[in-house]
Amino acid sequence: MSVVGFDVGFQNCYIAVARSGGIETIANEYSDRCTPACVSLASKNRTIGNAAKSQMVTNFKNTLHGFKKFHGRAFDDPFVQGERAKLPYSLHKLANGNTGIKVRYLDEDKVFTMEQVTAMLLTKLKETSESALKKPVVDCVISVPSFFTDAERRSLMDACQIAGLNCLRLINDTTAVALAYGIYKQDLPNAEEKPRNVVFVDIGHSSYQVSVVSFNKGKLKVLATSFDPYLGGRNFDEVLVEYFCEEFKARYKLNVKENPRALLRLYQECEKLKKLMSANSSDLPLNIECFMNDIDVTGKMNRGHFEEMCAHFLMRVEAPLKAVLEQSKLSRDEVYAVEAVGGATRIPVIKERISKFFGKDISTTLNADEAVARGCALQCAILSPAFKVREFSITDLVPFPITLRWNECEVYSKNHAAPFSKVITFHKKEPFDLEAFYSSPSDLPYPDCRIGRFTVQNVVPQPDGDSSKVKVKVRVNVHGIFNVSSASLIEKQKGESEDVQMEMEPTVQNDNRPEEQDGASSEKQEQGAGSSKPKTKVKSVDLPILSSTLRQVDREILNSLVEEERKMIEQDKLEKERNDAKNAVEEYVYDLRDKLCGIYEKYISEDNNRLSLMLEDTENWLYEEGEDQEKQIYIDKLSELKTFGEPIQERYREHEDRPRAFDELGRKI
Ligand code: ATP
Ligand code: K
Ligand code: MG
Repeated sequence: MSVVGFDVGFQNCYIAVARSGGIETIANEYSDRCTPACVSLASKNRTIGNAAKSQMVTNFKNTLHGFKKFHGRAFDDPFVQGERAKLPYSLHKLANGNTGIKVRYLDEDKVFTMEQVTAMLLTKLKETSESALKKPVVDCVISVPSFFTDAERRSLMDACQIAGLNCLRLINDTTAVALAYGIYKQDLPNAEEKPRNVVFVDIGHSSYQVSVVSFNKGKLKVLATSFDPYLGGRNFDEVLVEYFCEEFKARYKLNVKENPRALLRLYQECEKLKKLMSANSSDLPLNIECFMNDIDVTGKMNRGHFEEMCAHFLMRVEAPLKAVLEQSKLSRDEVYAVEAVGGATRIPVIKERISKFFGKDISTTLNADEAVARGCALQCAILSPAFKVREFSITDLVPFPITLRWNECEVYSKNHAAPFSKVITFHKKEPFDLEAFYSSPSDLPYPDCRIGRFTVQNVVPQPDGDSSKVKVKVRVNVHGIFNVSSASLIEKQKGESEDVQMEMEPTVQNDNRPEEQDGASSEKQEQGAGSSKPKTKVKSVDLPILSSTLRQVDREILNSLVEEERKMIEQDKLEKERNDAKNAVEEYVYDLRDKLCGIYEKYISEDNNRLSLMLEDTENWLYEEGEDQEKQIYIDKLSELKTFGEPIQERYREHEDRPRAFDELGRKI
């Protein structure tokens, strides 16, 4: 069984695995530990990660990036529409109102769901980890922003299923970081001692998250979390892009925004410039050759000017920091350390603001790029029976309060511990609906506060016509997903009717016993949970629950998407084999030609010219009709060449080996 953690970022993905030596971050086939969250579709295959990123400018209409936040979102969502206006590729409204993406793939117009696009990325991460571990990867832990809602998390879980991954836990980014921080700390306070409170800040490309976490030996508890889902490194790139667009308009009369290729290049150059400014406060140049209409452009920027232009974004750094202190009721003095991760925390002024707010230096115990992935792998190791790792218990929280629409009772208050189950008792004569929703819409990163509708089926009155007692278990599971996980009808036993309390109002009880399997829990015998009375013998009948959640992908469709991904993987594999076969011909031609003028020269018995001509013909063929042929054609071509090349090679080898054979013979004698 594999132990793998994936940090699937808006821009950058990292993979950590557990091996005998411990947790390590692994590199992909480009020896890069960062895999860009980028997918490029083409007429014969898909490319994902680094190879896709290099297609971003040339194949801009079909190269997808920056899509993480379209999960579980309506196409009409204002954020989606705002992004749509700026993206070089096309978003598409799906039949169910969800956001999809429209591209050219295999020479056809094709619409992919968000789940599919992320599944493609996950397929790549899966393959990378499989080639590092040299075994199949199925079980994994994946990080999500703490502000991801139910719909977003469910959508990501569907993406996992499409990619053939079994996600053991969707873990919040900052919680993963907290685990990576805490698990190796030898000096954490004992259980009965005052906990150590640490603030974790993660500012990535698209968003900003903060958590305050309390640590004792062997456990961590997230006390509060806050975020600005729309503040990240990309906002700072955009400031630079806007500035240079204006400048190039004035100086070169160029309208950059009308040219997607130029605009993408400008984004890339501005991002580089931004990173350089983190290390350098003097004037820095920006040069792009053949930018637009064959014009080379130049510009310059320095840190001071940059910070001035970013003032409106920098102002937003403080609010989430303040919020976590308020929510956790901690004073600044009670904060033991502030740990920062995520690429954008490298911007000096951001670091300064955070450090000034807490009145202490930011610690950098953790690797800013890899801590999230490492935390994910650690969580996977803890959950995996195949791996021995120090036990470390994690209590996360529900960032948005959740209410059930039956009497508008809040079942999960803000910052309620999670995962967590509750049992609600109803008295009903017929099937009924429970509607779950986020009750504080203004906190949500998007305007739809629905979670889903859950119908408790097969409810019937008691034989005497009375209402039946129905126990419904609701749960926020390890993924941070809300569910009505089970329901049962308690049958009154003859002569014991007085034991069954007939409350008319539903009651809510906590029930956080560990569950074997999230979402699939079933309790055959309910025994008046929480009641102090002697055990009442009751018979309970499990009730089926029909659920329909916001933006849910139809289960049948999901299965067909699993199949579709499998086919695309196969297609990519075939295309790779075809390319490899073609490359083999090309390599053979070059290799043989070199050797014919070199080491093979003495061994050519036939007309040398004929062979040279043949090699030249093949080379030309590779650029013309041979450019795009079936794999078998290349294989045949190679065999044909080898019928000429191999006899020469054979004669060469024989001759080479002969003296050595004599030598050995000589020594023996
Ligand atoms: P998110 O967490 O929002 O999903 P992500 O995880 O992909 O995004 P990170 O990899 O943490 O994001 O950070 C990427 C961002 O950090 C980019 O905007 C990048 O330009 C920025 N960044 C990286 N290094 C530096 C640096 N030295 N100075 C300034 N910014 C940097
Ligand atoms: K990342
Ligand atoms: Mg991140």
